Amino acid sequence: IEASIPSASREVWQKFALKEFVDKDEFQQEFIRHVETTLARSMYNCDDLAAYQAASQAIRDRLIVAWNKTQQKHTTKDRKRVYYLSLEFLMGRAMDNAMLNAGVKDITKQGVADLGFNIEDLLEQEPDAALGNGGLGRLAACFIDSIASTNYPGWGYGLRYQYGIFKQRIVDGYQVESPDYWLTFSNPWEIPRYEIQIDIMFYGYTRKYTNDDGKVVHVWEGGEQVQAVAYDVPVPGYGTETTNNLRLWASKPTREFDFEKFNAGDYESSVRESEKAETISAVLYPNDNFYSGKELRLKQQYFWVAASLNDIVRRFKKTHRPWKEFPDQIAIQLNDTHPTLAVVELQRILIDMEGVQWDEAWNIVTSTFGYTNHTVLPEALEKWPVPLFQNLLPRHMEIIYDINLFFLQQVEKMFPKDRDLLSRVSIIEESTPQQVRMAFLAIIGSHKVNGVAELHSELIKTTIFKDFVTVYGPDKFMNVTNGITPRRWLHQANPKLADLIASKVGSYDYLKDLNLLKKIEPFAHDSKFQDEWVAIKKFNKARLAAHIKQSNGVDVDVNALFDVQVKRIHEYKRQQMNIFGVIHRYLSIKAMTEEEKKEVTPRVCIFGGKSAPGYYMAKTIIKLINAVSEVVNADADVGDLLKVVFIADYNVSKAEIIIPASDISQHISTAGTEASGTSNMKFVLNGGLILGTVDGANIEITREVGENNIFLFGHLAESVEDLRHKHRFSDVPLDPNLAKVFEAIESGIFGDHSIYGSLISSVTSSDYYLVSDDFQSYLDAQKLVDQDFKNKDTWTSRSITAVANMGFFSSDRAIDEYAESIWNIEPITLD
Ligand code: 9GP
Repeated sequence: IEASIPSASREVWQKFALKEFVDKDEFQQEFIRHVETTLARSMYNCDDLAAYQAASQAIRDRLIVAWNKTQQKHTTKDRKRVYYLSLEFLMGRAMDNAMLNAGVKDITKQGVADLGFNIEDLLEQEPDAALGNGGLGRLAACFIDSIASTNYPGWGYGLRYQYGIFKQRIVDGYQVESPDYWLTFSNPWEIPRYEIQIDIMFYGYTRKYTNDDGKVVHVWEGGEQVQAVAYDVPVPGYGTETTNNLRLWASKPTREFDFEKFNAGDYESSVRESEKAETISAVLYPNDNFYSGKELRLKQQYFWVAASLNDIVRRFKKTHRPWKEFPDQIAIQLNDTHPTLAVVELQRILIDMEGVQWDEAWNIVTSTFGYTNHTVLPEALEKWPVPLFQNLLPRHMEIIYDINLFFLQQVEKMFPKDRDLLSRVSIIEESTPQQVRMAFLAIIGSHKVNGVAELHSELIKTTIFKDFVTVYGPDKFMNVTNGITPRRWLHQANPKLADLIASKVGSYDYLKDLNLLKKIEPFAHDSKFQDEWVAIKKFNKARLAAHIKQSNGVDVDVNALFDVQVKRIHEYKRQQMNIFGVIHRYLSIKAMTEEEKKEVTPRVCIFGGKSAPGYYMAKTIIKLINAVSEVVNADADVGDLLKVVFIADYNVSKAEIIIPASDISQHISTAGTEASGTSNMKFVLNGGLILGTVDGANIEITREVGENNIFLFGHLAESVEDLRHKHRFSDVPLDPNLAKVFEAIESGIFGDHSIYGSLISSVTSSDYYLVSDDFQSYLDAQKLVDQDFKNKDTWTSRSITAVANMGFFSSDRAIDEYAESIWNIEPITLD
């Protein structure tokens, strides 16, 4: 229901409309008001948690004022908007980011300090909003920050999971999962929109009839209905009033419970329905780069997509434009194949509910959508069994058959004799049971398909989507290299470095135009600047060392080389190669004389990351890392020359502490497997160098920072197929150093070796991830790192030069590229 204040009364309204606090006093006034009224507490019982809640409420109010202005402006300007559909938004904490972006950090810090609080302690109270698994979800979070910061009108649409990614503990060396109920103390950063409720249907059946005008009408009578309720999260841009929206949907029952059963005394089953409805958005699926065909997951996808499209279409209809103008007003980006059902849902809305003809509708649909592919890993590609799909979404299945039919007819016309091509590009895979290939549906339903780094975008054209290049030509496929927001990943994570850079750039403008980093390059060899640079790195290492001491009870030397690999644990990311390398290092040190030991560069090898709960091999890798860490850290022969640490429960907040402290970070996926990687960008931006394979965005990082400022190793993507073939069809000898590592594991020095049997045999048999093939080259690169780290001046100048050349990797640049070449949208400023 929309109701406006009559024009005559607006003056009163405007007189008292909430203003954004502008100074410390006004902040404090808001803070105290929230303590005393919102929280119903007083100065006698205001602890850190209450202070965090009050401060965040005050800041949130400020964001809401800006949010309202932005939305009004966007509505009056009536220009094209983008909607970014992502099943994951790995936001992390909001408060620090909101203070920075809204420009109220100093006011708030001073404001709470006067009242006896330390801002750092308050920030620690906030739970991470961990509504994502890894890179894909964090990318979405960076992108919405950039869309707001660059003043584009755009919303994110996602799910409001009650449980984010599980919490990880390490017990006896093993990963143990526990649920992440992050909403215990409610969430001050969201605005529940109970008035926005959308009915969503599942199951049921379809029928068709001919209406009075002789038109065939399709009807879907759903068997189950739930309600989607909107929760809005304001997304403030940096250094701009623009505050966009992230709308997250929660599922609710349509009726509270079954009254008949309730009245009949059957209390338990009366609430069962409502519990079932709430399950839909309850929990995030904890798989990264892995598809597991669970019906509930498909339900989540449809629930979210249907609610979002209903919302988008409702907004469009208010403008009373003809349907053909829909793509002039709206761009929708599919973040991976998870939202692909949106293609079918929009077609269904247009043809079944709005009476648009098929061809016109399909034209609207394909002009509206863009699809981003984030992986070539076959195990990650979504394919839904037709029987499951048909049962859950019968009308959508019919529409998919029609989309496929028309598409295949078009292909047949272009390539009349190629039956094989038809079956290769069909949306329906002819397996038992048949499967719906979601990536194919996404390609066919979109006007642009992009990969996320140059190599990856080339690979999709020559491997998994090759046939579609044949059908559509190459222009439909493009690259937009990923980026990261420098607001969180430089200023927030590493404020001292941000300040030092600002002192040379002349301002913080580089946080908006990251190419300005170039201005620090002339200081790469300036000894004063180098000293300051090194002191900041040391400060960040000490901060991490304190964290390690607290969480792992291990003392690490801040002068040692900090070598970090933090990311989801996955065989293709090759944490196993890293830990095998650590074992090799350990064995080498053990074999050294005291004289030889003096030449060793001391290292702290830091690991972190979650394994999908059902991923046996990844869990074995975690166990091995912890087993090695226990032995090495207790070995007096080795002392500070080598320490191994596994930091439990890696998440966005921990990344903000770990990343600024690294000297070297590892991005060592088998060439051709990591689509982009984004933590590689974060590490370099924070003055760490990379040890990496020629894969994903490592390649473009090398191009930007110069090959002297990165340690590359390993086989190239173009050799991978041949190497795998050799492993399959001949006896490839195991790398001799790796053989020694395996002997050590099998000797039992790291405990029961049978635990690692399958991990070892995965390398000795097929070695799909080419660990043995790359091992010598990896050790050589590590040796070079050891040597180069000794030369502190050169190392520091390389670090500075690398940072100076990271401008390209801002997510603002990525968003500008999407806006220009896929979405066709323009910025709107508030003044
Ligand atoms: O594995 C990719 C990662 O390389 C990339 O940086 C990220 C963002 O584009 O997406 C990841 N892909 C997935 O999580 C699943 O497609």
